[in-house]
Amino acid sequence: MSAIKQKLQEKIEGWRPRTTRLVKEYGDVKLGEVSIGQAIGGMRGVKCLVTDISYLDPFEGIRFRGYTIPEVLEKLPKPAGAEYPTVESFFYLLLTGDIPTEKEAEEIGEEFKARAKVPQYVFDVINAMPPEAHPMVMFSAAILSMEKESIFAKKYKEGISKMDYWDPTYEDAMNLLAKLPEIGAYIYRKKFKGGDIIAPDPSLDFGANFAHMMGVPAPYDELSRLYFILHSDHESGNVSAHTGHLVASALSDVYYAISAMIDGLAGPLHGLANEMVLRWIQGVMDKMGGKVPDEEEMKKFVWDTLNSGQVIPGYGHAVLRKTDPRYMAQREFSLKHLADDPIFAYVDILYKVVPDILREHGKAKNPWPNVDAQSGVIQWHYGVREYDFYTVLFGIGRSLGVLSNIIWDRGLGYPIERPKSVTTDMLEEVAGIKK
Ligand code: CMX
Repeated sequence: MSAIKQKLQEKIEGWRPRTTRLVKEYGDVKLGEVSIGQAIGGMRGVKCLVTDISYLDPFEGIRFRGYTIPEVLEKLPKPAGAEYPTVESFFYLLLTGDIPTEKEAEEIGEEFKARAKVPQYVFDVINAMPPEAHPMVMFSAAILSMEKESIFAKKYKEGISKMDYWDPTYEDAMNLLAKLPEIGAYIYRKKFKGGDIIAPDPSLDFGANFAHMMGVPAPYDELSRLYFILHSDHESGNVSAHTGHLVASALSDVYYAISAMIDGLAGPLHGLANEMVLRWIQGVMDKMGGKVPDEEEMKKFVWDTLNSGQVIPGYGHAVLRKTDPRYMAQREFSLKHLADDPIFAYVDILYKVVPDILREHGKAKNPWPNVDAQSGVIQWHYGVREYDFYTVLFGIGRSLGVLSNIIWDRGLGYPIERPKSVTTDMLEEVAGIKK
């Protein structure tokens, strides 16, 4: 057994008694109540999911295994001379809760390399799709096509013990994760670069190899590491994380779960918002003939969008009530690397005008920018201008968090998800407006 798997086994076995005790001795203790507003309103704020991989405080933002984004970026091992840590070291943290040594992070890297070869049939599936298929459709289908590789599905048929479910799930998760950068880059080069595919370079880390296969020079390797880390996890209630958890709760293997997770991420209110931000900014740019609008002009564009009944993409959040620290981390990157790019000027002006307008508009509970407000603009700067690809990048990152969660779900024996629904008649009865 590898060192990481050994460690994971000890961690999972050490944790199990806590979960078992909570269910057995304290299962009836109430976490809160559910209102009619929450039942109709997308379960906002209902506390009914458990995860220890990340926690989202509305005012502080995300913590990964207890660490804020600046702490993660500072403490994790980095490639020699690099600004941002390796995805490998970050995944180790998500999985185990510990900051890895350089050697431990390297071991994850070695595991990925040993599992990275993408079967030819995956490329055949992508190639067989209509050229106008959305990159997220290609990504989801490519992942699902590998389901036959699932070790969990095989072991389950053979009759594995529930206590051991996490082990083949870990194997599947590592096998899948190791292949995602190449699949993502293949989709990009196939769809947008005339099929001029760049072979992987196994000497590079996860993020740098992705940048290499995309064909984008430094510092895109730094950006890729930062991007995958920032998009990895945002506790369990968001659509992509929840979908992954829900599908996996039926003991569907990770190929089913991650393909479904990608489908949820593809919605414009969720991961597709990064594409929508760029589309929106491009619209403004066209109307301005490329000139950067002043604040008054930009305010008019924002109001026009709101008055036509559309949302301002990249702003607002279901949980956060301040500027997303994932936005801030990308803003810091932008200030350092692309402060003079006119497209960054657009984002900067939006940051100045949108929060006040959303407050005045009076609907959005959170007027501040989220992770998607900045991310596409940085991609644009580095020449990745095909914005319908952006959510694939989000999907590679989000897989790190969702797969860590699924491994732990299996380790702690979480059951199949099955909340209860009620009818509108029942709600009216509870409300006292119908007898
Ligand atoms: N622009 C205009 N109106 C907005 C808004 C925005 N950016 N954000 C919220 N609102 C509106 C909602 O549409 C809702 O209107 P109705 O009452 O007419 O339905 C009202 O304000 C209340 O919404 P809320 O409680 O503040 O926000 P929700 O939890 O319902 O939705 C989110 C959260 C992110 C879907 C929403 O803020 C939004 O649509 N933002 C724009 C899209 C976006 O950036 N999504 C990415 C989020 C991050 C991610 O998951 O990737």
